[in-house]
Amino acid sequence: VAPKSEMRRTETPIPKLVSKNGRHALLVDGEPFLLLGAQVNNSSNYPAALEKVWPAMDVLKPNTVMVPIAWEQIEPQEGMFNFAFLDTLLTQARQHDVRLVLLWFATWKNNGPNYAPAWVKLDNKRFPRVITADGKTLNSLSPLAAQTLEADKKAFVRLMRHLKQADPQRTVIMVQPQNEPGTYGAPRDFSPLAQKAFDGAVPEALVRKMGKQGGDWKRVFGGDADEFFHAWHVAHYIDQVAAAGKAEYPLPMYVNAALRDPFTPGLPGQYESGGPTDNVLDVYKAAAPNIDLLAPDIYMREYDKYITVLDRYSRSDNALLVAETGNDVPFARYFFAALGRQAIGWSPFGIDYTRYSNWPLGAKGMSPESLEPFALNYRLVRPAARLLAKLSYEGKVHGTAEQGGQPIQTLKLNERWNAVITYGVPQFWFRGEAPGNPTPIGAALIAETGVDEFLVTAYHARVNIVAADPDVAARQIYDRVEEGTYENDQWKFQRIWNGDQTDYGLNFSNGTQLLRVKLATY
Ligand code: N0T
Repeated sequence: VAPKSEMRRTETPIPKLVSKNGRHALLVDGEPFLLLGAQVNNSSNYPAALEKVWPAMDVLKPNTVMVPIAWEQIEPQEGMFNFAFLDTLLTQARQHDVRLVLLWFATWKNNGPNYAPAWVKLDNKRFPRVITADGKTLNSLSPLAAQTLEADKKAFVRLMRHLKQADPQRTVIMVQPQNEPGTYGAPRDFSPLAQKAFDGAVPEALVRKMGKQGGDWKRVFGGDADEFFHAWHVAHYIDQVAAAGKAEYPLPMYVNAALRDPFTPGLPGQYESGGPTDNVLDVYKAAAPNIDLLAPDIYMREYDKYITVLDRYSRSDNALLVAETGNDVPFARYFFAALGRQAIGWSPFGIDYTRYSNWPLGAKGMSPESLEPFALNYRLVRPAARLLAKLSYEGKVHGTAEQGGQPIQTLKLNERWNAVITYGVPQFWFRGEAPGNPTPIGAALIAETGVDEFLVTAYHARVNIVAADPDVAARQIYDRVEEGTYENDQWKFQRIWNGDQTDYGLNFSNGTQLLRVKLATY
């Protein structure tokens, strides 16, 4: 035990995003952390609403809760700051043993400044809005307005300064400056101020990043010029807000995206232009070095779209964080698909009992029953979360979600082993053809824990681990299949699976079952 004087000096490390070999980890308390998230509804950022937040969290059991902090609530009058809600939130989060992600609803909240204080959002002159090509004024604020940036930055700095002194425990592990920033209804700002910048030279950092020759925006980017220009300025604006905040207290910061359709995107402005959509991730990387990652908000129910989005945001230069996803049943299974792409976290949106439903994006209602598939995700993974986060950083976590009409999936685990996942088969015996589940709700997660050894969990699925070499497969056998759980990162054995429980594969229903599987050959 260190002497008291020593202990006082060792403070809890500040959370941090690290990268190695093209993979990423969010370090919390100095170790890789898997963010099992839940985001509250937009207007649940008041003490009265928190009373309806915690009962839902007690059912879902996330390890991290994402909550808005609105500019209008911390600086209702210019220069007068109030952090009462944040202090209440910190206290209650600690009582409920969850970490927090704070969402800074300010210049952009889904395109508009509605969460900015009245002295900002009602003053077009001091805080100018985006002007369309035909001269209309939109509700979206211009990213080129220096006074808006100064005002947002100033408030954000005060927030981070307050947080630094109020949270030595590091209850808050990340901050999201702005929310789905960008503009609906125009590809960019066409005000005289913006037009002047648009006719000027593309910044050197962007020219270099995109491997282009210098010149004005139109010349360098042609048909993409309007959108890339807006993305650059929105990103650079947020970067300056983040940098100022980090100078006070350097928590990891990310920007979330209102996605465009991955296959038929339409035109910028039809989707939110200037946000970190999949086509401008490089623009953001060049414009916003203080932003740790770009995160998709995935409300697409279709398998192809969801998986494509995961693939596009999981990059060697971008850690995958599903900042928001739908809270309806079909979305739950994608948790394992995200983990299979080294996600550092995943978070369904709209988790509270305020009786708001954002259907069709999410479920028609919130109840313990509607939360159950999501609660199952976290029951299965939470005991092993620390281990999985470490293994993920080493590229050893594999996961998949059921695709409708595709009852069999194969995952390559390593050079020696594949996993074959079958959906819709009974737990006993073999059947000629697997039908798939009546609706696709199955998923599987497999992590390599040692040589020929795996941690396996799943639901509504059969998992077989099969040797890649058919000669080996013909002689393979289980050395041992243990069911158990982790307590304080230590494996706790419960029983051995054998006989009917292993003869037809490892069959998972909706039970809370975690297996350690050791394979061998005879
Ligand atoms: C999300 C959420 C919240 C018909 C929607 C998604 C959250 C924001 N926006 O509940 O407003 O704050 O980040 C926009 C997705 C639009 C898809 C429309 C398809």
